[in-house]
Amino acid sequence: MFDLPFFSPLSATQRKTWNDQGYLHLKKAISTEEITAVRNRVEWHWANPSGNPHNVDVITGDYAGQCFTMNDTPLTVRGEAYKLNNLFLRDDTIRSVALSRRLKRIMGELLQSEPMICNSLNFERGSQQDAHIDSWYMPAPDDESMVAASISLDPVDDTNGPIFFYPGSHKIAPYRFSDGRLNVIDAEFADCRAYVQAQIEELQLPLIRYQGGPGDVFIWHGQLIHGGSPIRDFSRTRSSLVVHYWRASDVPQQSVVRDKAGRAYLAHTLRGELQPVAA
Ligand SMILES: O=C(O)CCC(=O)C(=O)O
Repeated sequence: MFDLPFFSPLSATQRKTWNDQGYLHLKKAISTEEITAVRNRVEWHWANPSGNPHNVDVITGDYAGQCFTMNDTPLTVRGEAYKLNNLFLRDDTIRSVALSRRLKRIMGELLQSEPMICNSLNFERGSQQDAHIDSWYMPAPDDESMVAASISLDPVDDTNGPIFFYPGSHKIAPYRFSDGRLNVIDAEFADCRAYVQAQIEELQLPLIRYQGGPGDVFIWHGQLIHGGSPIRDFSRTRSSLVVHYWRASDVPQQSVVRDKAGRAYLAHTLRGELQPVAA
């Protein structure tokens, strides 16, 4: 049973920013200990690749565009931009940071229901990903009830590939593919992109590059257009934990797990690469 907090964890200004602009920037929302704990988990996975089934998507370098299991990931990938997928399913530390008391209250307020982790990504560098909308890839069961967070472990500025975003773009009417849904149909993607670009121009939405410190959390609406800026100084890391949240009440209850601390998460991963856990 999840009770929405009686007192909002957000100020009136934060609620207005969220409603009008589709994002929030929480300063120092996680502690130095939590930053270290997440870093240690990533170190552990690199140090223990044997039989490790987590997927690593390589973004730059000789293996760019390839996906490996941790077990098979060439060691040089660590010096590139990459995404380590879905540690949340088996890792209590990742969940304890992604759904800390404060973040759980805030995600609960934004979703107006109990938040559930449906995906997590660990990065050591910026993704440099094109402008996109998360519901193209992992639409919530009811289409729109998704929020995402990038929990910064490093300082973020213009040179280490910050997230960029278009404030207010979450209000653009979603593009529906020919099956009526929000997930990408490849053959129709060019039309979708043209629609989104035309909307940005018509509404004259500015492009903002995020800047923040370690421990800051950038939260965005599942329909906000965003992406990763080019990395201008590749010697700098931009380690982060990105988490996508759905509402626990939106999925069949046999697919929701709650850990001992009552944190809800999907019992399987959306790409199905890990053995599901018992709900
Ligand atoms: O951290 C980044 O560079 C982008 C992350 C992102 O866009 C996402 O996970 O949807």
